[in-house]
Amino acid sequence: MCWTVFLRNVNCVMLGLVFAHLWTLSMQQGDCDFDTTLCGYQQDNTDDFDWTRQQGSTATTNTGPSFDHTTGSGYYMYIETSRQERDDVARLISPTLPNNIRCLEFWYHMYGDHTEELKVYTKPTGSSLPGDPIWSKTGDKGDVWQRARVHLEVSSDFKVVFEGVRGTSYRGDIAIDDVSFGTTPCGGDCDFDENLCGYQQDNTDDFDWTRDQGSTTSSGTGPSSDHTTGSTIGSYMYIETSGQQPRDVARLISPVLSTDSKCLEFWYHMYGESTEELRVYQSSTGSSQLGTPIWSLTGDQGDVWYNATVDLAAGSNLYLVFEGVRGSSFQGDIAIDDISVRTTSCGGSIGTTTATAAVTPTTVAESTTHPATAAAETTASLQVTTPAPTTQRATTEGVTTLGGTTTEAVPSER
Ligand SMILES: [Ca+2]
Ligand SMILES: [Ca+2]
Ligand SMILES: [Ca+2]
Ligand SMILES: [Ca+2]
Repeated sequence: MCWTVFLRNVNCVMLGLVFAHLWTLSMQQGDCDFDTTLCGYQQDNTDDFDWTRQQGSTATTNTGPSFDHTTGSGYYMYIETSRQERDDVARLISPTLPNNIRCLEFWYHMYGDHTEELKVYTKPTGSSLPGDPIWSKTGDKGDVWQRARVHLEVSSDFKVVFEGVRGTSYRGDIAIDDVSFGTTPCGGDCDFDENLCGYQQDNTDDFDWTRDQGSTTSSGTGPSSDHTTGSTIGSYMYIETSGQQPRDVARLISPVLSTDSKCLEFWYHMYGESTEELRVYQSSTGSSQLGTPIWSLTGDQGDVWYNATVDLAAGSNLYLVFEGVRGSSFQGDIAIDDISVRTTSCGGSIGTTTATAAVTPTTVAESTTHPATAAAETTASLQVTTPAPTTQRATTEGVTTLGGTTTEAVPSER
């Protein structure tokens, strides 16, 4: 074998160098698994403490990861909260990134009953912090690594800043691993809490979707909190049906999907006695010639957030289009939240709705409970292979299953 004699074999060494070079080319500046170095990431020295590079468990029980995300035996970065004060922050700053970056992906671990907050900022060259975070999560998410994908759109070169905030005790270690950047959009993931993640309003329809927090303006219709946080802090998108005509439609168009997209998951809220219809299309043209919906549902479903999963067709240059239809009165607000596009199949049949109602907050991110096998790919490109069999939804706490059945989505009748 080549490798067993490679030290004596110049050809093999040359081959190795070529492969190493190709590997380097496929890496984006800022990609890092933290297994060997910090990849040019730097500690901020204007904050309260530093991030720590760590292997295995953190020093404290009941908080922090027990292993890294990349291989299970590598390194990750985390904030050690044992020796800090409440609200102390530590910032980790990426190398400078070009302005054509459209997607940040990373894995985070927030475990401990006093876990505070992880925030991510972009810092355009020449500007100073703080702006508004482009992504944030608060509180204990359990002893699992979860994936985050964040849409980026910065007009100049920039750096990304990870900021960990210490909570009320030492049980608040927060870790990150396998950070990667891509020049193609994240492909439709959005919790709408910070921005629209590249989603755009259609301007060939009758009205627009609205980003909102808390309740909608009309009583007896619409959600009273978003799905991501279950509170008035997070945001969702909805169609405000007051002031519209019956059958008016509003469409929301996703960024272009990754070519390896296989499953769409989202949460919807359809409450109000004249709730009409929510339709989802997969389209290559944006809003024209939408064809047949890949998912649709009609009528009042009660004041509950429901989960839907839909298998996606393969193809390049495809978009998702969410279309809300206004019913006969103002009591027909329809909301969506926590859209997630996965590279593994849904595991169900096309166009079905999982009759699971979340009454408490859940998160959109995927999680793994043991080391990912897709380690190297995570840092090499945006097209991360998520290990499906080990993926768990972070929806185990406080979720009420309504009968445990699966309901067929109502087909579009028009
Ligand atoms: Ca690692
Ligand atoms: Ca620091
Ligand atoms: Ca519109
Ligand atoms: Ca949300």
